[in-house]
Amino acid sequence: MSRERRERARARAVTEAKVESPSASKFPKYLLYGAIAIGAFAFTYAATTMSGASKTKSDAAPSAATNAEKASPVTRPDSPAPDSPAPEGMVWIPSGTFAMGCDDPAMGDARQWHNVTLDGFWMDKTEVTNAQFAAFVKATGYKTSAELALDPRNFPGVPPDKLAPASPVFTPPSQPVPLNNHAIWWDLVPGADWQHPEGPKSNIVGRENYPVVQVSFQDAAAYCKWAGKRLPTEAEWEYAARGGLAKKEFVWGNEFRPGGKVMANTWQGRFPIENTSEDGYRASAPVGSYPANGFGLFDMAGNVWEWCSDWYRPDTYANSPEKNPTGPPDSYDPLEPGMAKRVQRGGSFLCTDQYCKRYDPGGRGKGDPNSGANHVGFRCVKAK
Ligand SMILES: [Ca+2]
Repeated sequence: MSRERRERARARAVTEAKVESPSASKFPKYLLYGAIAIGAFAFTYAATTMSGASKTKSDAAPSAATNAEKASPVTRPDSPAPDSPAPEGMVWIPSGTFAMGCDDPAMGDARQWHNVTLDGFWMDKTEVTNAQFAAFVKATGYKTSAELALDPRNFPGVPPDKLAPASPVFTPPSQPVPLNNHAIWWDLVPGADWQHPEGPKSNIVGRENYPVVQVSFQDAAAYCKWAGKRLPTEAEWEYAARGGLAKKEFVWGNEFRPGGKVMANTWQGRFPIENTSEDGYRASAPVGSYPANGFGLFDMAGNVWEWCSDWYRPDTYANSPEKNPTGPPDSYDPLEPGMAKRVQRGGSFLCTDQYCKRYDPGGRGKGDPNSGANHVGFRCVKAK
């Protein structure tokens, strides 16, 4: 997306913020939240509201039950890996047909089981790391969305300090809070970017093998293009995450901790005030810290959310073609009408069944393409 379109998207969000803002005196802070943060985190709020607040076309479609019954319970990988050597750090995902969707009543936008048939593709075994992203920046001089100030021409009357580069950072409260307002545990932090994921006093020294975060959809797509790859479609991502298993609750099976073994980087403790780090990490973990799935892919559940190439709509599955779907032509989120969003998948270290259980392979997330956060990253795919 061009800089101009990015500014237009932010300006549109500002207009919505004006309408919704309860207090003119709070406008500047609300402006930035509306433009950046809420778009990035509405998916977590959606986890608690989707079943009631957004009855989607896919929920209501009379053909849903029929499609669910028809959806194949079996994944059928049927193509061998190409003869050419695997690109470094990638694994071959064989072509096949799988059942895409989920049964969770809290995930109304993902509940219509339907068959999807995909060509084979290469996929990064891990989320893109800080070291890999640093090589891209060194080679190209690329500046990420979080490092760019807003254009004051698009925000007349807004103080310059409110236009400074900034990005959202998870900032947990000290006291229990209601779980219906994600803004309570997110702060828009000036100076937060991929090299300073938690703000200007943080850095990534010693975190070279951690997933890069604070990258927008545009940043992720730019990296993939530079690397001769692309972002996965949502269908490719889910098919790969399922690892050859059919209709399982988790990417490794139906038991969250088989034999007591921790399988993914998620949240333990009372969200968002208590983080017990029972899985070994308070926040993100080095890529590949937990077992790979059936296709040899790491962190397809948890650690950091991953951008996909599709626009987000809650009714995507009701209109999706069976063969190699690439998503709808436009975006619509009933929770934030007017803000175009791209799909994110896999959940993050903040996900918990108390609030956002979207580390399930069928779970869908979404975010403002112009914004990152310190729990959003990506990985790339490549055709044969
Ligand atoms: Ca992940």
